[in-house]
Amino acid sequence: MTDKGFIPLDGSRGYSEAEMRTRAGDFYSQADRRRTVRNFSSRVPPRAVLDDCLRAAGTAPSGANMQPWHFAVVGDATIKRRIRIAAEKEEREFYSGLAPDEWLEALGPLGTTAEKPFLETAPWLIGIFEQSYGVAPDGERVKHYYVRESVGIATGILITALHNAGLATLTHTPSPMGFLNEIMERPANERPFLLLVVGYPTDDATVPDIGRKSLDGFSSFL
Ligand code: IYR
Repeated sequence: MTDKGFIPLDGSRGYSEAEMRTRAGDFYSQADRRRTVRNFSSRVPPRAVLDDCLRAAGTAPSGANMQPWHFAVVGDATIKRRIRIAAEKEEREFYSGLAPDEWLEALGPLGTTAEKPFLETAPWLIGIFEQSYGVAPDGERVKHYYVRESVGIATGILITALHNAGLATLTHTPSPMGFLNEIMERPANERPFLLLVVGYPTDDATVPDIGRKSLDGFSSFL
């Protein structure tokens, strides 16, 4: 992909300082209401909402603008079931031996177990893949840069866009995730980055009573 020349910036500029403060504060309040959810309803949200959230993710900055991501959306019940079976197999190994005690202790407050019913209940599972390299139409390999960083940023935008639209997400990382390539029919140049569970929370959904670090706790100004 060769970008030709330069065009004027069409950014959203020109807010007054008061508007900036309101916008920043409003965005933070909205972001602060996001919680990782594990109780999903099977109700299917409008597909157009998902499409726009994916488009938003696709606006992420990326190394040399290579956009080294692929989002595989699964809504089919049979495929979701296959993913649940494969993921739970790995999670059972993780929870009953593979994971060091320190890790399991850290997960304690989250109440997670190897059981992942939401992988079948939730309307959509999005397999997020990082493309280690690209493949040109003639089959030549195209080098990709800062792949992990780029895909991480795109994923953050996707999670925020879905939350903004009123949907709940769960970032799920069965390890290893190689089975996702086979089930989601992705090529060898792609590696699973994470599995994002998307949908409405159930009316009686609960989340762990855990907090967030304060600004002072995670930032410094020099
Ligand atoms: N992948 C496992 C374990 C797990 C690991 C972390 I780090 C979490 O923040 C949550 C869970 C699972 O999904 O249960």
